[in-house]
Amino acid sequence: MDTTFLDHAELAGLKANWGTIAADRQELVAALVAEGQAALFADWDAPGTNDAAKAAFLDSLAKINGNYPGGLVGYIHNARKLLAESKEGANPFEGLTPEQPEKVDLTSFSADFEKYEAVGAARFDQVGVVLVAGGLGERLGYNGIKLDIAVEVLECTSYLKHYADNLLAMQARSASKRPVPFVIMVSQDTGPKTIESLEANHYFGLRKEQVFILQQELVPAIADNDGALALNAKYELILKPHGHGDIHMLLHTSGVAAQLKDAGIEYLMFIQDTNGPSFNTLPAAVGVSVENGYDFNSLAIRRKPGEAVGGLSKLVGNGKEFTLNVEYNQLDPLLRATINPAGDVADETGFSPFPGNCNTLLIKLDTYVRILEASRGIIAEFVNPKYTDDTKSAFKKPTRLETMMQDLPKLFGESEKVGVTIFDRMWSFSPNKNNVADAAAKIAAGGPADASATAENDFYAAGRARLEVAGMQVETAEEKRILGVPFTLGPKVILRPSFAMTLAEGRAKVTGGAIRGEATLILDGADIALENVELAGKTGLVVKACAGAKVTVKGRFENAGFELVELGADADVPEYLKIRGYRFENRGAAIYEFTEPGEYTIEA
Ligand code: UGB
Repeated sequence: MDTTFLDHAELAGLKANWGTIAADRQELVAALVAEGQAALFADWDAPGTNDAAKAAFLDSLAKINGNYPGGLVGYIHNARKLLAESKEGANPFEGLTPEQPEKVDLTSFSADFEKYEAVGAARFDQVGVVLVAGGLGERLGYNGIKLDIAVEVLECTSYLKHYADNLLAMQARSASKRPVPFVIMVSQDTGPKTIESLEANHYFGLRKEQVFILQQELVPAIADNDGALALNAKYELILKPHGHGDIHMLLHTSGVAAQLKDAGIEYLMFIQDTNGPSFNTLPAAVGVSVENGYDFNSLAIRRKPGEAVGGLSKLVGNGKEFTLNVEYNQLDPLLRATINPAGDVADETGFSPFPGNCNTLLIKLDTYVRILEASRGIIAEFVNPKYTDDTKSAFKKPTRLETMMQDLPKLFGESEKVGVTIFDRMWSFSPNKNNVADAAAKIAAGGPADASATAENDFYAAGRARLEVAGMQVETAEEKRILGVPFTLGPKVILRPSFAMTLAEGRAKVTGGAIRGEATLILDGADIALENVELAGKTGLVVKACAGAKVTVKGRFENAGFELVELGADADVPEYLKIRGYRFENRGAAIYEFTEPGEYTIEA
């Protein structure tokens, strides 16, 4: 190795330490200096001073070098290229005009909806689920991992348990009973607590082998347009998150995507950490992908102009066309520059003409593995530096490269087919991202709150919708504002995935009956049937039946049920309650639990 670079005055300290550095580390240092990164190693202390810090620094460089396809040198090259484009003000959508993407509208429970559900439900054992959960709930004001938050507080089911329950329900319904693969992307911030939660709860009934934990790593921050890596202090890089697009790199480098393909999995459904309704859409979305030959199916909602979800559009120009998510901060300028000088505004329907990206993605696995192999999983990185002035020669603070998982179609060619499936918002997209104060402000501004209370509200609304489709009469109670966020007082309906994963299943298990007002109904078990069950007032009915327990429920129930108790903004309560502002108290709900197989009848 040529070590003449060590003769630079600023590297005299490094030179003095050189003999103590392992050969592979020496090579990496030399490669970085050759890339103009000598400042990383300037003014090192003499051997014997801060040796542990030097070793830790070299270890961290080696680790990042190993994690990133193409290593640190590749990262620096990518950064320089993207920074140069950013400085030039290159418009990523230059020459492209947004048009409507290919869409399947499943916003109502039509015959088509059920046709697609049937197709998807027959393929539960060909689907794997990928959960990106590396983000912290900073906007939410929750200190633990978001997967541990309760999606509802009647029974306090965590998001992680709710997702696991859906996987168990999928595999219970499949002919092969094959465990549904569950890939969870974590980060240094979320990894230990995610594993702790899985282990403390015995993987929520899943097999440990069906759960694949992939950890995303931070990437180095970049100090200038030349791609100089930024130091926090001597011997310490500044590291930052690389974004949810890391999931593609990890599924590639870990070999998990290829392994699942070889095991016969045909589709991967990508979901976010706190979007409870994701699995409501899974059967129909799979059906849509199968029937329409979609390699990439973006699940979407009718988007309110200005809301923080990307807009899905077909971008046409330069002899090409491709369907992509245009991220929420880029949509308005793109529309202004092309088809609408007013920008991101509603059309005559009251919604943005471009469907809103739920970031629930259904990707065909063989196409995916092919794209990963060609790209090494590096999907459409971008950089977004905040410049000090118009010369764009310096940054306010170090930046970094980022990726977003929904950008995969940027690597598609003419043979890959992208479609958009639009669902009702309550049924498909109700993430839990904002704290109560921000949620109230969003509501006041006319937007969706995407908060704990609205997520729980939609959870019950989806339950009500299933009952209505099944032929039960549903009368909704009034809506109340709790700390400025709307919450419908009832009926609160939880139909666990064990009970129903499709509309047809619900219909087969519910006959007649009515549910009204602030009543509560919770059903958990595959063989529960309701026959003309009536619940009104605040009546609560909970029925849980183990596998093999066949339970028929009949008649009109009356009891004091569950009562909503408002907590106020300053209540001294655990965070999962603080972020919603209420809890429920059981004042005498009827609760039946069957833990032995057999035939049972409950008559009110
Ligand atoms: N996530 C990771 O796993 N790792 C990371 O490094 C970062 C995030 P955010 P964002 O659904 O409302 C997305 O931060 O990025 C996980 C879409 O881009 O909540 O602002 C994280 O744990 C946008 O188009 O969302 O916006 C979480 O599970 C729109 O659809 C997920 O990634 C928006 O989501 C999303 O992270 C939305």
